[in-house]
Amino acid sequence: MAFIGSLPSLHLHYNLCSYYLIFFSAFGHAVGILSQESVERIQRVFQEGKLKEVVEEIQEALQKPENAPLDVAVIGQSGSGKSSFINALLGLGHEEEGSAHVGVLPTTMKKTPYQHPKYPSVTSWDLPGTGTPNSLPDPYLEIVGDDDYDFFIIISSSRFSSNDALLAQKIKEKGKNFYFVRTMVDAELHSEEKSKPISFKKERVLQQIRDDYLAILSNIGVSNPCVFLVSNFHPDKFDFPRLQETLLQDLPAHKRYTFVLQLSNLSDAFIEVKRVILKEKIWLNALKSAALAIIPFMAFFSGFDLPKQEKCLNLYRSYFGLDEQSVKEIAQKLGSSVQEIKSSTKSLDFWLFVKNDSIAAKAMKCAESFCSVNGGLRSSIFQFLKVYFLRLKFINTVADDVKMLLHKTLEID
Ligand SMILES: Nc1nc2c(ncn2[C@@H]2O[C@H](COP(=O)(O)OP(=O)(O)OP(=O)(O)O)[C@@H](O)[C@H]2O)c(=O)[nH]1
Ligand SMILES: [Mg+2]
Repeated sequence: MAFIGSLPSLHLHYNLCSYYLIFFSAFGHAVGILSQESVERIQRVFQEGKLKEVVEEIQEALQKPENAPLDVAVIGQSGSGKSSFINALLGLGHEEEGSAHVGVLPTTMKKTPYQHPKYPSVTSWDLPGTGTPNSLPDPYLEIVGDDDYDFFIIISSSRFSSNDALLAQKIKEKGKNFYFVRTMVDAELHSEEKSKPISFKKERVLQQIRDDYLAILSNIGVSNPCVFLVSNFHPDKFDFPRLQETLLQDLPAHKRYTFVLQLSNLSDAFIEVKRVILKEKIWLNALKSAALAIIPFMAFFSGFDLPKQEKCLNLYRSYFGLDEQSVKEIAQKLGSSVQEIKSSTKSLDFWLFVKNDSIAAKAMKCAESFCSVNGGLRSSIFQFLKVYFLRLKFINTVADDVKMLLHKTLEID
């Protein structure tokens, strides 16, 4: 629907400013999708009252993260668990479709990209193992080469070698980030416990492995290395979640969005990060639409229809790993039926959700109270706010459901 209005009044512009201030006070940008430069640019054009430019800036800020590719290179000795690590990162079982091939014999012979099944702009590159007779003639050139990876994961299941240090050196020269990951700590702990059942202490063994690694890396000339101890069989344990948090913080702002969406629900912290980022996105959309609503002759808001909202709820469910397939898997893990899971949650049945919660009425109330505080807004903005509050409610409900299910599965583990 095209919104045809008069020239923006001072009053409306004032309302928009207050809207904008709420937005920026609501989101710190520690994990946000906007870079500091984008925030400053939007702020500047806003203060200058250039609403068309505000819309363009926000549009760009929304599109950039959506289309940003993310390429992760995984390198290291043959058999160190590179392909298994990729599967853990993608949240795939070794036998699932689309997973990287894993095996006891040298398996990955050539550079293989693995696209994330749900987020195709995320690609993990499984690179051939070093240290076998068939290894690449010049792994440094082949691996570091001219490809534009966002970061490198250097994997080892035993000691990091001088090969790894040399690779790290080359990667550093390219100005890219790299992280050392020590796989198979589960197996190491298991054999320690078997061999020293009386004196075995898990934390002490992990600390010893970590100290040993830091000393080796410093000896082979790597200063301040980031080392993570993981088990590819248990991505929710050891340093795996901390590794993902570190990667997230180190990524440029526009790449965080895709990275966050593809994270599996390993912890409350990740669920919260997803919640913040998705809310930030709908705020930005709200701000854009509010700006559009007071620019004459601009296409604005196309109305409130429930099937469209159902699609939106399903999309959020998929972002949080609560799509139909994932719900089946969760039910299996918890030993419950899908029906039992559905009745213990609020977001899995849209029509029941809308009916029970009189959600449309609640969204309307929120929009009304916002308008009364802000001196009354045009009906188009009012309509938009109604959808905005509805979507906010979707995000919160799905995030709460997924958190509750995560806690249930953790109890079982
Ligand atoms: N216990 C345990 N075993 C692991 C772990 N990661 C990998 N493995 C096993 O180690 C073997 C080699 O794993 P891959 O992932 O194929 O290793 P890779 O580095 O890709 O090997 P290449 O492709 O041959 O270079 C497989 O049998 C895996 O199941 C882990 O964290 N813990
Ligand atoms: Mg492999």
